[in-house]
Amino acid sequence: MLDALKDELLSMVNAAADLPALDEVRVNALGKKGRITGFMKELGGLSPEERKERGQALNALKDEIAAALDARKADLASAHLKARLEAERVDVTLPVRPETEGRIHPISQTMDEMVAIFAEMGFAVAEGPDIEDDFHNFTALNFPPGHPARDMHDTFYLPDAGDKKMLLRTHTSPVQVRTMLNQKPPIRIIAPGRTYRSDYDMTHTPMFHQIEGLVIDEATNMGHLKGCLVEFCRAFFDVDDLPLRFRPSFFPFTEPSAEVDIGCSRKGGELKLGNYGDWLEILGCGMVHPNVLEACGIDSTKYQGFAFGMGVERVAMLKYGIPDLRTFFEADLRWLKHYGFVPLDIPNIAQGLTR
Ligand code: 2NM
Repeated sequence: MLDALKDELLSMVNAAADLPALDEVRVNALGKKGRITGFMKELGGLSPEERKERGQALNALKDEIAAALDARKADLASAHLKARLEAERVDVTLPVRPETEGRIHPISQTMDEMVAIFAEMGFAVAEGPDIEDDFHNFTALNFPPGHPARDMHDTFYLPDAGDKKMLLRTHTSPVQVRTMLNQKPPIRIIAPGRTYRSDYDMTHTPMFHQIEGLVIDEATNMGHLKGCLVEFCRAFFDVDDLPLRFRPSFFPFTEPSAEVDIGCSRKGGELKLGNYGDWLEILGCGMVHPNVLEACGIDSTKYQGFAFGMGVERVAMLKYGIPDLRTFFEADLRWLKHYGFVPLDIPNIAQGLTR
């Protein structure tokens, strides 16, 4: 008799088409008023020998049905998941839909373009924290103790918390410091990212973006620096004969230091880039100061290198004719629609940076 019940229950388990149906079968077999439970309740009326034999048989049946229920439940759950995955399938290799409304911010676009050019030259991208300490942001970069850049009026210091004075990095140079401390030369990196200075007027915002570069090897010299920056500026501004002028300057972290101007014309209130006799400052550079190399664990008698830095907003305004710096940070959708880039225009050297 129990064999017939077993066959019946097992076929019900296997016929259950979904989880609710299977649960009904479970209640019907093992629930408080279930068929097996019903037989269990009758055990009390049997003789001790009969009760032992019948009890063992019922327990075995109960275990077998419970195992069948579990197995069926797992099957149904995995079939359900499989059907869902099939129905909700997304092809991540499909290109972005051309009708997409979203736009890439000109800062992101400009940084991507710069990274594409330097990547082609063999530079790797390095990153570091926005919150820095005094050593990585100033001391290792040869800023003397009383330097004005360290002043509270120029640098955002975080509220005191413990032993180390923390600040928002004022340039991306601490990324170069960290790279030199953690890697052995030859080094060839660029560090794009956010920087912060306590300054707010027509031409300054408290947060802005920089891209800085660093090359270190045994015989790296100013000729390499010049070739690298000429190549970069001509590719970035897409002017083959763009003239560059290197003017002596001063930075604590480089010696000698220079500022770089590119050729332009300002006739009729319009700015044109090219060989027109006028000049426009666009970046700073120099040979890394031996004090910086030594502070970063690099033997300055064996290695030397060059570094450079430029403001992303400034060159983005120049290249794309954006007249007002503050509009970069206003999150105005009409502005973004006008100056933004469609996600399909991914900067790369082969296709030209912007079409
Ligand atoms: C600039 C101009 C000149 C510079 C120097 C370094 C380091 F870490 F290697 F010392 N990083 N960046 C540098 C040099 C930055 O920005 C106008």
